[in-house]
Formats: sequence, structure tokens, C-alpha cells
Amino acid sequence: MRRISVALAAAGLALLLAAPANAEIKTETFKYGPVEVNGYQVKLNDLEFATPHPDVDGFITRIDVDVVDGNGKSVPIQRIMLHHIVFGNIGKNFGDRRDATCNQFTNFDSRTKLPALAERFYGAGEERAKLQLPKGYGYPIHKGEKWFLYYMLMNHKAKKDKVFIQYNITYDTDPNLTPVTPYWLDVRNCWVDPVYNVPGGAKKGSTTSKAMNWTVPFSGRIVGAGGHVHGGAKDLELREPQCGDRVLYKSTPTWGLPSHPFYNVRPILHEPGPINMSSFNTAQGIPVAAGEKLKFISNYDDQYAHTRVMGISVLFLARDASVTKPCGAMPTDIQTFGSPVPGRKKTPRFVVPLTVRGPDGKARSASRAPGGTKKLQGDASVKVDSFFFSRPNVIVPQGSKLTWNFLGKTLHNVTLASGPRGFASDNAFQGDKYSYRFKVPGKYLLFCALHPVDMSESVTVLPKK
Ligand SMILES: [Cu+2]
Repeated sequence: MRRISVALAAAGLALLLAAPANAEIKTETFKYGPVEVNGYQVKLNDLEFATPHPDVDGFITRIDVDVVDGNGKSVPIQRIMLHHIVFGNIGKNFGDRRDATCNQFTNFDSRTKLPALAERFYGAGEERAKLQLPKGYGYPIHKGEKWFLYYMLMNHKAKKDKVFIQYNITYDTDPNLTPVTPYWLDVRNCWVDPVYNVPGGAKKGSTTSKAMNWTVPFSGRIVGAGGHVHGGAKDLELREPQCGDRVLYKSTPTWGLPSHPFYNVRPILHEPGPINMSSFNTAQGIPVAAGEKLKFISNYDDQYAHTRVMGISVLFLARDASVTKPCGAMPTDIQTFGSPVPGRKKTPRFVVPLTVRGPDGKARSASRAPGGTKKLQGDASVKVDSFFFSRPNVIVPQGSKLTWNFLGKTLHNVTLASGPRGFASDNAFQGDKYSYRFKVPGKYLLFCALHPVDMSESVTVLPKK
């Protein structure tokens, strides 16, 4: 990491020498918070419009983000983990900046529609993706603009904790930089919780793909992109179907070693994501023509179940009228940023445990939900409210359908932690229903990914005689 920073600083210095006398390149550190997170709580913020940021006319060239304590010291994942964060630019007034790939969002409750009155330009998950543009390019910002911030934190300790979200932003006020437009590609785009599920059960080595089509809005060059996935992912790719389906770029994961905190904290909200997703820069840029249809693809292992997964890539496009047709030559200056620390390249197999509170109040792994077991003859329903599944452990014959009735005003979900096939409901409440038919026998461990320590359930499906 240090090497990259030094290289960037050197690039910045060279740029500074060439820039107008009053232009400056500056890195500022911003602190958002404090944010209080209760013991074992998943904390989501309401959309926050008072996000501190550089209030200048200029260009952003780099951003990174971390969770810190009151002294600015990094908070370890064993305490609090930043699951994801999204930055959006509203502009000076609502409507000034529009998201480039969404007109509206489906809110976290899976119901409410929100107008997309902001431009998403940077996101990071547990892989701590950085925004880093090649020399000569920047994301344009203007004095008086407002930003929003949307985050999710998880407290891995039983006690309430207090942290800050800290981000470093490098900006350049040289007006001669080439502006880039961020495009948020997401295979479940326009959802505030953009998750989907991989049932699994296919042959060893199988891949399942989910795609999104993206029409290039203007001729230009893609000068950089990164990615975000969850456990079970193979990679993300952007393809150009009309040019022999060539791959324009890939973002590939590096997974933590088995000793990494991702695999050892409790509770585990979803199959642990990678410690890094590769990103790239190219000042020459990947040429794409206006009106071209590109395909963004999220590839996951299809042997095992993977629930609440994501496939997201933010790319930066710079205008270039000299690109007049598709299939132009690929750049020769692509610089790829891999993991700064050692990890695994092959998608690891990891079985997500249920987590319950032990007698000492601390979270620990469990192979069933606390409470009794009921044997059912067939289809049945389960009530879901704060904080319980009305049938914590059930035994059903193969082919039975369970219907979860979500009551009350608090959002919950039912998510497979481990089992023969993967499934999960959307976040649900106030009379929402979700059904799943258990066609494959075996033991299914389920939980609410919003209340992972307090809500779990097991379903044992007996084979038909
Ligand atoms: Cu819940």
C-alpha cells in the first residue's frame, strides 16, 4: 500500500509542477460520527445528507475509508466491521446530480421507492475498495455541493461501542484535469440492499452468472474500475458482446487466510467476502462507443449455496469524441491493484454458522436454534417478529413449504446460513410473506441477517420414503 501511495504522491508532484500556479493537490481526512452501535447490532444509517467533504471546485482523484476510534486509530474487525459504505453527490440542489444507472431506488424495506436524486460515485465493502483514478483524470466536484453517505456497521462485541467513519480524499483544483463520470454497475441495481441468492447444488466447479446490460451513454474511455462481491464469488467481468464478446475488464477477489478475522468473528452476517477485489487504472483508457451494449457479469460458484451475495462494479468513463466505433484497441498501460497482503486466490468453502448468545451473554456458534423442536406433517407457517421465529426448530417431510409471516414494524429477513440449497427473503415487515418449498432433504440453518444473534431457526427436511 505504501508503495502505491508514494507512487501517487510522485504522480501528484509531477502534476503540480505542470498545473496553474494557484492549483493545489491536497489530501484531507474527514471524520463522520461518532456512530454508536449496540452489542451485536447491525447498524444502518438513515440517508445522511450532511456528509463532510472537500468544499472546493476541483476534481477528486483518490478516496479510501476506514473505521476509527476517537483518536483516529483503526478499529479492528473483531470490534466493529464496516460491511459497506456508499458515497453519493447530490449537487447544490436536489436534482443537480443524477445517478447514472438508476432513476429510483427500492429502499431497504424492499417496498418504498426513492427517487435517485444523487450520483453514487464511491463505494466500499469489507474489502475496503479505494477510488484511485489515473493521472490526468478526476471526478469533478463543486463548491456548495452536498453529499450523502450510506453505511452498514456490525458490532462483534456484546457491549455498546462508539466509532467514527474516517475517509481520506485527495483532490486537485487544476481545471485542466479530464472529468470522469461514475457508472454504478450492479446485477441487482437500484436496490438499497442489492442482494441475490445462489441456490447451489450444481456440479463441483460449476459457475452461475447474473448479468446486467449497460448501454454506453457517450463515446469515451473507461479509465478505471473496481468491484464488490461476497463469499462464493469467482469474479466480475465487463464484456463487449459485439466485439467477439471480449472481456474489457475483470475484477478478481483475494480471500483472507483461514485465520483472518472475517472467518472468526461472531456473528457472521453473510459468507465472508474477499479481503481485496482487484481494481485497475489506465490513462489511455478502454475505448467504448456511444450506444454500445455492454454486459456486466457477476460469477459465483454454483456447487454450494451462497445467500445475500452481491455483484457490483463502479467504473469511470471519460469523454472522447475520437472514439467513433466499437472494438477499438485495448490500452497498453493498464495498471492492476491487487491485494496488499497475502491471501487465497481460489474461492474458499466456508460454512456460515448460526450464532446464539451463550450463558455468558457472548455470541457463539450453534448447530440449532435455542428452543424446542416440532415435527410437522407438511406445509406450515412461521411467525416472524422482534426477535423470534415462532418455530425455532422444525422437522418436515421433503417437499413441504414453509411460509414466513413477517409481523410488526421492524424489518427482518429469513436467510440460509448453511444447508443443501440457498435462499433468502427480502427484508420484510408489516404483513409481508415469504415462502420456500424444501425439495432437497437435509438440515437447513436459517437466521435473520439483520438480527443475527437473536433470531435463528433450523429446518430438518426428511427424505420421502
Ligand atoms: Cu430480524
